[in-house]
Amino acid sequence: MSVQELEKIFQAKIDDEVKIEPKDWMPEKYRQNLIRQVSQHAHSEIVGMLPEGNWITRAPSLKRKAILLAKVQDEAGHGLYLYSATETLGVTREQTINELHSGKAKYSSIFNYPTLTWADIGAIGWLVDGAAILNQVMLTRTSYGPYARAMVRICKEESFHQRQGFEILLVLSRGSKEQRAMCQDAVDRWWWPSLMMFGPHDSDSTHSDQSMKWKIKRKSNDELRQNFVDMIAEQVKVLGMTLPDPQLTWNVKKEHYDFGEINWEEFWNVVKGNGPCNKQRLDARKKAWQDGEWVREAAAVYAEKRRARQQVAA
Ligand code: FAQ
Repeated sequence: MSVQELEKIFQAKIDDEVKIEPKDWMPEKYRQNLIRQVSQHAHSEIVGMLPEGNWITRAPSLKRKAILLAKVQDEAGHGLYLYSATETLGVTREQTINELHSGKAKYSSIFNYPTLTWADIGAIGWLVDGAAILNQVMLTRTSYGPYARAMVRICKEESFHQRQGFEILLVLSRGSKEQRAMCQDAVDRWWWPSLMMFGPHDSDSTHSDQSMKWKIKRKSNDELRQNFVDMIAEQVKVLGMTLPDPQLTWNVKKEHYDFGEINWEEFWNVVKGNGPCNKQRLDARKKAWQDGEWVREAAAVYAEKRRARQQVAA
């Protein structure tokens, strides 16, 4: 079959909402675009464990510690599903991880900000997981089968994460004057970086057009960001807190909230590696990879021994 014929079959599947599976023919650019997005998503989950991991030993009670441990472990699981999904596209996990460590692959800008107080753990759950869910619910319908299926499970866990974050902030918002101030300070610091998670404006997004045509993405960066603002602007009222944006107002005509402009200079600066914690995050990942070398070696030797034993028994 010619490439044109294969492309026609591929596009017909996309149009008919039939998932593309690993062994199906796919255009090389589709494969490369997915490797990029899914691996960066995997890296985000893994690097995303670091800001919260910072608070496991300092959680204010045993119950809070157990909940946070479970959440951080969930993020590790998400990273592993997503690395596996990336492998189905024909790259090894080592290649993918090397790209993170060399600085070639990106991960979400949000994880380059520090977690200064316990309220930050609440703000991450509510705002960061909240933004992640909106984006990931759309991805449960993405055109590549393994990615879509990984997203279904991830979204279930993310909604627990978001609720636990909101509940942390709700307790603080009903606490002492100091606790309320800590809550407001965390909301103030995490609000704008959370809006940046959705990526550049549609007009500046390099991949959106093609990704929408291939149904990798179903909603644009600006569309999802607007959904997020509309949701959070209402939820913040329950906390009795405010969002740090004087331009945030309900637009009756549009039936959406208007909001101020994001500081795109800050966003690109963080994406390029110059955010407050970029170096710290990458150093931590590289160290974890080096420290884990003996575990990977032992697991490989054990797997080989098992395989040899099974061969003898067969
Ligand atoms: N940070 O053309 P677009 C989570 C890059 S998971 C850094 O619009 P696209 C769970 C982009 O890669 C959070 N870089 O790109 C959790 C591209 O550069 P490239 C992660 C960004 O792919 C919670 C360039 O800018 N979620 O939080 C960012 O069409 C709590 C141009 O951008 C996902 O990864 C950014 N924010 O749209 C874990 C979801 N935005 O690659 C722990 C899957 C854009 O050409 C604790 N990903 N860039 O070098 C997506 O949906 C998309 O990739 C977007 C970006 C929407 C993020």
